[in-house]
Amino acid sequence: MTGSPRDTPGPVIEYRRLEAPVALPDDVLCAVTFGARSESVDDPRCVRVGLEPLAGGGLVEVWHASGRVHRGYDGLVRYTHDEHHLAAAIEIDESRYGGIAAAAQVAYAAMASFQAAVQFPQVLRVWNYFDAINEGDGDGERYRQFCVGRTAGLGDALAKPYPAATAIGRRDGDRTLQVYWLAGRVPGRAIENPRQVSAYLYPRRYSPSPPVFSRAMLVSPELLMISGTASVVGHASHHTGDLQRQLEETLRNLRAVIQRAAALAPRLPAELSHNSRLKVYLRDASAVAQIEQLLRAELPPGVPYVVLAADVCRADLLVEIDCQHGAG
Ligand code: 3EB
Repeated sequence: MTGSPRDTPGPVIEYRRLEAPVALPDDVLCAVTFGARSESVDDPRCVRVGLEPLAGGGLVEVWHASGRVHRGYDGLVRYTHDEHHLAAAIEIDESRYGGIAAAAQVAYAAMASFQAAVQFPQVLRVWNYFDAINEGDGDGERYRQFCVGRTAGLGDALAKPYPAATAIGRRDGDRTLQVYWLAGRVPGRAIENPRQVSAYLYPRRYSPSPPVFSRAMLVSPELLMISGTASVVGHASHHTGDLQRQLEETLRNLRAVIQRAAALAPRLPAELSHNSRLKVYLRDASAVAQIEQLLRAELPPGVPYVVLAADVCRADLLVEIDCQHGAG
């Protein structure tokens, strides 16, 4: 059988310290740096996320390609690809489009039309970063307006399996919507969390358009890309105001998703391990020592992580974690 995630390799993802001036090795499909002052890399394969690293500063998330890497631009989209996967990014100024909803609509419409035209039609994993995610009241909250624009922009392209996703707020006053993603030639396998209501089935109270993402995506038999995961059980936020219990609940959710995926993909480690790469989004930067102490207590030794100062999309959540969980 060809064209199933079963026989699709990579990409391999690692956290790596790259020496300045940074020159990316030839085999890199995409490199994600963190922080406004992170080494700016003049390379279309590089994505700079403007969240300040509170721990793990200087680490770069490197997505390794298999084989030759090609690069290009198409309208709002810049992209790279190897034989199996495509990495792409859109960064647009909200003020050009009249706000976050319209900007999200433009970005996702551009993603959809680009993806329909390339040989990597399956969007597997998406990251969304923008300023002041919790600003605005009720349905006017910028996160909810982002959800409305995302759904509208995808239009007819909205189809399962939904990609795994992260949607996180910066606090830099820079009204640039940044969307970057991984796509493949063949669908991955979407994994939901038995402890949580699927986000796309959330009740109306959370957003006029439900967030369209899967809890995780099995991209290959050896790589699970887990969405931003927080202290949500069922559809409700739990442990309001309690960072320790929110972190514990978040880790229970990550483990539940990993276990479900590992039951389907025997080569995937069944536990968080040195082959997991965490991004820990922390609302209160002054809690970094506490969060690192909790991570040391809760995780096996040697799990690579970065802690980033960030706003989570529900105002009552203090921490969120996303994770690339792989074999080897
Ligand atoms: C949650 O569990 C937390 O809107 O793309 C996590 C990951 C969350 C992705 C998104 C939102 C998104 O509902 C919020």
